[in-house]
Amino acid sequence: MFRRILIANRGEIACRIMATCREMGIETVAVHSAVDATAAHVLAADRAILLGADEPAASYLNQDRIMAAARETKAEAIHPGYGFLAENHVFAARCEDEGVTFIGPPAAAIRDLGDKTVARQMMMDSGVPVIPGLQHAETDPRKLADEAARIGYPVLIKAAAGGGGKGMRVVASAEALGEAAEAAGREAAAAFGSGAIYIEKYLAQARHVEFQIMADTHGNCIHLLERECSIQRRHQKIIEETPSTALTPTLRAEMGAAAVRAARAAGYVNAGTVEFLLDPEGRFYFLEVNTRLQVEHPITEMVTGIDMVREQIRIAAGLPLAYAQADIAGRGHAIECRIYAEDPQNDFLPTPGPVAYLRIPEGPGIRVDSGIYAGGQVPVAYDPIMAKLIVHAEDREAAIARMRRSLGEYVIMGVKTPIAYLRDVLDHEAFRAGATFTDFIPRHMAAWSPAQNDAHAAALAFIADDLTASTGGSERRDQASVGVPTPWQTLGAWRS
Ligand code: MV4
Repeated sequence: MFRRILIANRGEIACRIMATCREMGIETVAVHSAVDATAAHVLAADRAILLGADEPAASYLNQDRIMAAARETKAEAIHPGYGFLAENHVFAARCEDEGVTFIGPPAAAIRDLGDKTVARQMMMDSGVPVIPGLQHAETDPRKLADEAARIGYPVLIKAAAGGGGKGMRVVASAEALGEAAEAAGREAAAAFGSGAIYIEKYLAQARHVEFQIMADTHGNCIHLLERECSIQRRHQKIIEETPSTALTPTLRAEMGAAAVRAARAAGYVNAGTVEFLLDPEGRFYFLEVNTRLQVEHPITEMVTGIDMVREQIRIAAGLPLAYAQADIAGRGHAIECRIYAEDPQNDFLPTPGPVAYLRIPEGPGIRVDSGIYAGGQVPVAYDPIMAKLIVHAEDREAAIARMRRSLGEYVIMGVKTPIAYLRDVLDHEAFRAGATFTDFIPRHMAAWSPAQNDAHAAALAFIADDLTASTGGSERRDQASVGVPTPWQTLGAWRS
């Protein structure tokens, strides 16, 4: 087993990985940028190496500096977390070449599954259903029109070099196809450097349902059930849950088997996620494979009782899976809400800044994976995810109630958060009814504004007043003069 692992990431995921390392008696090495010198993941590590300046290219994306840090600290393995270099097959190959174990899939699997056309062909060869449409990019308007007529309208135009839904365009009729294709091509060229586009059958009222894969180096490959991730804002997941309200045991077994076939076809090892679209008739179609540990992995851990990071490390050390498929059973229901430093009343723009006050919800079935602390800060330079609030309860209704209560007790002052917005999503009748489709946010939350008599705000004001009163009041209020915003400033105008 490894004696020392370097975590090539920051924030909540770096802290989360270090927690499992410590439980396994494995020393941890943090790497950080200048602004992160006192960040939570640095304070949590046994050793810390400065990579360079704040911008990711000089720090968390700087392969030379990260490999140098691994050599300097004699780390035998690197865990990439998610984002940054987690799906960079060149970095994975470099780790393999330099004798440092990459805790993730083989570089070849990352490379192949990162190419849409290669991945799609791999799925078709493995009998995994793919969305009807073109196998390759097409610019000839006549061929596009013929293909669209073959698969039937509405069709979806996608950027071949794109991802994450950027540049997608729904076309409802043949008359609109030509102009939409030209516009999509221009957008794709501007956004991704390539105007190549392709079309697929548009699956309206679809759900995003993904299956967790875990595969070892001894030929064992299992799935750890599904996650329902349709609640997305601009293609960013904000609430995830398991189990999905749309799956029957039969459909779950079929989709799980397809996910395992997909992983085996790609020669997959370690943790990965196979994404599907599920239509209202229960037909599912392959979307893509994420060759990394996902942000939302904790809900799978809560219902299966499995520590996925522990399994990742064991697999990377050459050990066989600790579980067989027959051992995998979900118990209860889990929901995750992502807590970003962003302002839902200002188009969810990031709100980096100092964390002036923090109160974490507690109690049965509550987990908070956090990368912040009171007195610390949310820097400008990185994705503004601060923490994830995860709850587990015996069924979906109880889990919703637990999440709602926990969000109500989660207090973060100094930055804006989407806590009130998330609570309203959970309160929405469509969410409670399990009608969670990919159009949920634009359909149900487009006109959202916070409740006027927000009791939450009143509670915050009370806490703030208590804080300022208990510490002599004046200097706390005076803190405003040194740039730490008081709640009176961060809560906005007092509303009657
Ligand atoms: C689709 C689709 C419906 N039909 N493709 C979104 C980004 C990437 N993961 C693929 N995505 C989708 N592809 C076809 N043919 C629906 C989605 C989709 C989605 C689309 C719009 C808004 C939110 C979405 C959330 C998940 C999936």
